[in-house]
Amino acid sequence: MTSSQADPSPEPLPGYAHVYSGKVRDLYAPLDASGAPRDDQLLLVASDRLSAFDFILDSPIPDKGAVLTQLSLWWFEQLADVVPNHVVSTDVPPQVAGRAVLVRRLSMLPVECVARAYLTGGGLREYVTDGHVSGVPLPGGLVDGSRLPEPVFTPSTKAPVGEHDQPMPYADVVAAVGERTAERARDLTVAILKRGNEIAADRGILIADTKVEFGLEGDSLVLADEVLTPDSSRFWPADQWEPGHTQPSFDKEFVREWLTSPGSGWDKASGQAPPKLPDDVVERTRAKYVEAYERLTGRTFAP
Ligand code: Q0N
Repeated sequence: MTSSQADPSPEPLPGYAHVYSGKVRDLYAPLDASGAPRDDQLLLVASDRLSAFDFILDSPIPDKGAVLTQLSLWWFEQLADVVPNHVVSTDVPPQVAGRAVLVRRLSMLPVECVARAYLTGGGLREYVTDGHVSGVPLPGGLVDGSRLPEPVFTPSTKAPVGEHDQPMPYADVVAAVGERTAERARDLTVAILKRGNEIAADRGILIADTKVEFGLEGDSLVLADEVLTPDSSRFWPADQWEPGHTQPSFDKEFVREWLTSPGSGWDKASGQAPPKLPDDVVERTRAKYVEAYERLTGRTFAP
């Protein structure tokens, strides 16, 4: 599928060259004294854009980029004994202060490293069809939202913006990166989700699954991108967890509810872009991102 939306036009940042834009984040290369892009660092900038039903919505969520950047930085610290990360500095241009990080430029693995602690989405569909998820046999009787006996590594291919990631057999990961790196990426991905859930459990949030990206520095794996945010992971409110049906999303509940309500006048199946969100839906969604940050970190979010 090709995206029906125009590419987001990234903001110009003096001293940086735009390199790439994803759905919600933009990458820049710092320019050196001669005006040439440095090849050893990148600036990773999180926007306030929100995706829902595979569309980037027209309504930004104020502070979303800053909340998710601060949450990622907090998780990198919590995970420092599990895996090294790409962060160099948070000393960034004033236009993107709080929502950008200067990082080491790594040689990225061509794999989306996904681990699942609870069964839903694509993992559930695979389980229902053949009783396995990514080659790992699972017990019978699991339903949407069931907790898995152990987190399972379910890698996927990196699809271009506008396309969906495809499940990637573990053998293909081995073929792409070698056995040692594949095993290490698998074990680290599972360890990150386990540690994440140990911490989040006390704070009323379940992390159903997560996607991380690794890069290589020499032959060591380094955690890149963002980690354990609502954009990279399914966060569920623990007090509402009830296997047997689709769980409410911690962050996007109000957006999905409104977009699929008659009041929005939008039909998900129409292929049309969704309408702008009402102010109260924007404000309540912003409050959910702040709530996730504050519950997990125990800190107050200061914009
Ligand atoms: C990198 N992506 C995919 C933007 C981020 N430290 C790094 N070194 C080299 N390359 C990358 C990183 C990082 N992080 C990561 N592309 C390049 C992640 N994208 C997804 C879309 O938004």
